[in-house]
Amino acid sequence: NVKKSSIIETSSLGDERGFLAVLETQSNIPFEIKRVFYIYSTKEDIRRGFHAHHKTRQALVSVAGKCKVHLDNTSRKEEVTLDSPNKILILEPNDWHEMYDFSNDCVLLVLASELYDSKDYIRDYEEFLKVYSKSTSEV
Ligand code: T46
Repeated sequence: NVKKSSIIETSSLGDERGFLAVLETQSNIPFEIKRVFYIYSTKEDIRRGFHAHHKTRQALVSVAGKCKVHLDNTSRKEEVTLDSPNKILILEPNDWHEMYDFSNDCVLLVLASELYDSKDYIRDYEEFLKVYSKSTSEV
C-alpha cells in the first residue's frame, strides 16, 4: 500500500528565555531515529532531492528559514512549505521528493530511520514508478 506523508506540529516549550522544541522517537517521531543530517547554505534556484527510498522514513523540519518540498507518492502530488521550527514533515519511503525555494538562511534538519546506504535510494523516476505504482490503495 502507498503510505501517505503527514505533517506533525510540535509544541514549543517556552518561557521568558525563549523556546525549545523536542523531536523524540515514539512521542512525536513515528520511527527509531538512527541518523541526523542538515542541509544549509543552499544556493538560490537549487532544487535537490529527486529520489524516493526503499526503506528509509524521514522527518524534515526547517529549523531556520524556509523551503518547499514537492511530494509524489504515485497516486498524489503535493507541495508542502516548511516555514516553522514546529512543522515536521514525515516522509514515507514511497514519497518521491524534491526540495526547492530555499531561503538563504534555511537550515533543513532531517531525522532518518536508517543509517546511510546509497542502495536505499531510488534516483530514477521511471524505476520509482515501477516499484511503487503497483500499490494502488492509498491510506
Ligand atoms: C533525502 C533528502 C531530504 C552521505 O554520505 N551520508 C548521508 O547520510 C547523506 C544524507 C548524504 N550523504 C552524501 C551523499 C551525497 O554524496 O552526501 C551527498 C549529498 O547527498 P544527496 O545528494 O543525497 O542530498 P539531497 O539533498 O539530494 O538528499 C538528502 C538525503 O540524501 C536524502 O536522504 O531524503 O536530503
